[in-house]
Amino acid sequence: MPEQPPDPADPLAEREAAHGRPPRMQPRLRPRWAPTLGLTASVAALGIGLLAGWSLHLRMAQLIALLAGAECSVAASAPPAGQALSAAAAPGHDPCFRPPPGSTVTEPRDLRSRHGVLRLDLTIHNYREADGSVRYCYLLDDGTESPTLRLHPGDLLVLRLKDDLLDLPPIHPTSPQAMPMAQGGAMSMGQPAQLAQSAQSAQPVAVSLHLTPGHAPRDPCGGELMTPVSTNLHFHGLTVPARCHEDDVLMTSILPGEPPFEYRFHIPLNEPPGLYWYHPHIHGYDTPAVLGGASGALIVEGIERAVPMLAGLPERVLVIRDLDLLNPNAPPSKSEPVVPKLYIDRDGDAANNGTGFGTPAKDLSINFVPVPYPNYPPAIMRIRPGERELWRVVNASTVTYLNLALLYGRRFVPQRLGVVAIDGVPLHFGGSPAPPVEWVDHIGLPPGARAEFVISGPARGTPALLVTRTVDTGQGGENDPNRALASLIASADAPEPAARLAREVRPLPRPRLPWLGDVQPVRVRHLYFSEKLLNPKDPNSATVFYITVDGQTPRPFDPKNGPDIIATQGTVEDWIIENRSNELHAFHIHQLHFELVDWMGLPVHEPFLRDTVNVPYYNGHALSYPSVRLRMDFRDPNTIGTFVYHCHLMEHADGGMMGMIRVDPPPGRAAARAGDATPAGDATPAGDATPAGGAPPARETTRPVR
Ligand SMILES: [Cu+2]
Repeated sequence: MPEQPPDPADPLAEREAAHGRPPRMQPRLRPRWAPTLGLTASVAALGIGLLAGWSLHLRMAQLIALLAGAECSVAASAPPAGQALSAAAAPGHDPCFRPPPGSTVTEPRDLRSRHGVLRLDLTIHNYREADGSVRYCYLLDDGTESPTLRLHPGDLLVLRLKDDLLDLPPIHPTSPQAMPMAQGGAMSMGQPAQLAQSAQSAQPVAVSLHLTPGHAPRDPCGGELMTPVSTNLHFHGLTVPARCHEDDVLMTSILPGEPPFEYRFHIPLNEPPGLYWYHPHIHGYDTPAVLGGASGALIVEGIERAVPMLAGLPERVLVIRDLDLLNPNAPPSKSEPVVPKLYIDRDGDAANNGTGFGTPAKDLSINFVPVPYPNYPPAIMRIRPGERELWRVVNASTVTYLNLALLYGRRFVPQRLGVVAIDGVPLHFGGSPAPPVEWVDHIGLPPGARAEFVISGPARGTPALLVTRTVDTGQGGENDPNRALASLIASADAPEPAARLAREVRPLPRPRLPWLGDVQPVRVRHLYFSEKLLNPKDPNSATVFYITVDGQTPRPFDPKNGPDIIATQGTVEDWIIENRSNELHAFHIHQLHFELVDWMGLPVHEPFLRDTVNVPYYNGHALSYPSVRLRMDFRDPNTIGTFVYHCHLMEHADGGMMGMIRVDPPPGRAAARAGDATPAGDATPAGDATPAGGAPPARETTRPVR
């Protein structure tokens, strides 16, 4: 029996386990909207019963037993911060250092703006490891990996990105379109899956497609040559214009051998203070790069101005990534229950077995310390006893849902986590009626999402684990089992986190616009996620992924098709997004945040914003498809131009589950309003991000607001 059994009366647990069944509201226990903090991950952990609890207990006991050994074995394994420098500079050496399992978690290096400007040179590298996997990394010139970019609202970011990628197709095919350039790997949308056979035979080939002597340099803003070695950057969550050199992913493609490409934009003055992140966004080729480690955090400073109780707290940035299994053929740990036979989905990942155990689809790492299957040796985090800290966690996984919990003591009691921000936005921001802190005991995070929360360190000698509990991703989803991430070791001499929030708090200015939840939408649009076999008669054929505006014909994303949706800047719309597939999807849109209004048809009116939201899977039995209703905010002057929305499971987005929206200026108003929210001067010339020659917009299917 578990010493700390799941609480069957917990409305959060019940709601999250209920697919196809509306959530039961329990205002007696929490504010009506409160359970939604956890609903992003449709969590079955608490619903899988005694077996799971029993085995989770065994697993944790085993982990606790490991801790003493892990603590002393890691000190020698973490390299000095600059070690990657020489490796990066030496040809044939791996520039993308990874600590061994069980290492101490070190924080990414902070790069802070000075006098309103942050300048940096970043290079993206990749390297094939001995096991055939390919690591990717963002490096500063001194070898620092994936720095955290810290800027204040109004600051200017000047980031020069150099592409040093080699053509190293993944041996484990994680992207349907992933194939070596030598075999025609330049982007061809809607292509059938290219599988392991072609990938296995490829050789590393440095490419420099554009370097033809005597020819003018290629225009990196031209929307051409989206290839496995192309790169660009998406600044996930920022309300920065979708223009080349700013936050455009449709037209921007940088190639190896080209001069560094300059990103240059201001953090908008009204950008919510919180956690954002950067990663490449070359359609069709995102998965290998992000799975390989190409991601980093970006912080808009000043969260203590929105949540004054945070003033002076130490803060930790934790980037949780997924990676191909380090031990793919290992049997599950003996402490686990017997699980059904391993089933591999068409992406080559372990499919959800519904037990909460067994082989995961991917391993996880925490600040690059891997926590591999099957024994999940936890990474080590040193902390002062009882110290309150702000943890800023990004789920930078390609397909893995997280359901974070902090368990203390021999009874593994879930600790209270004080959530202050979701997806970079403080809960109590922009006129939101939310209280500034919501106390929960677990936090669901779909790929791409972030949570910022206050924790208190354990007492000295108290076993303490950061875990992710299993997430029920649906019959067609990945296996995301229960597992540890890190062990917290409390001692008075533990080093303090590198960063600390300001002690002096200047309150943020009042919002200029009404709270989004109080604005009447101008229309309602209906969209849906769906999947189809490439060859319906062949169950082993590749899956094609779609996100479709209701009434249009499902087709995998192709930027040449032009926008699927045209909206007007300054307006607010409601989008109802259904999931007609049997696995979870995570809806994400660039350039704006939204409010979750309805969940499975029932009003929840979350009084906070998101930019990524889980959409529950269809169980095959319910009378209607699961859905979310989102209030989309096109009011910001920067939310204009052509950009994308997509599932943030990158295998799905790469496989076609992406759509395009164009936001036009209001009728009678001149274009080029973007940038109004940024300080004048030092701006990059605007470019129209709309693909040239795009087809006319598809028919809009709108329905009146009820
Ligand atoms: Cu998806």
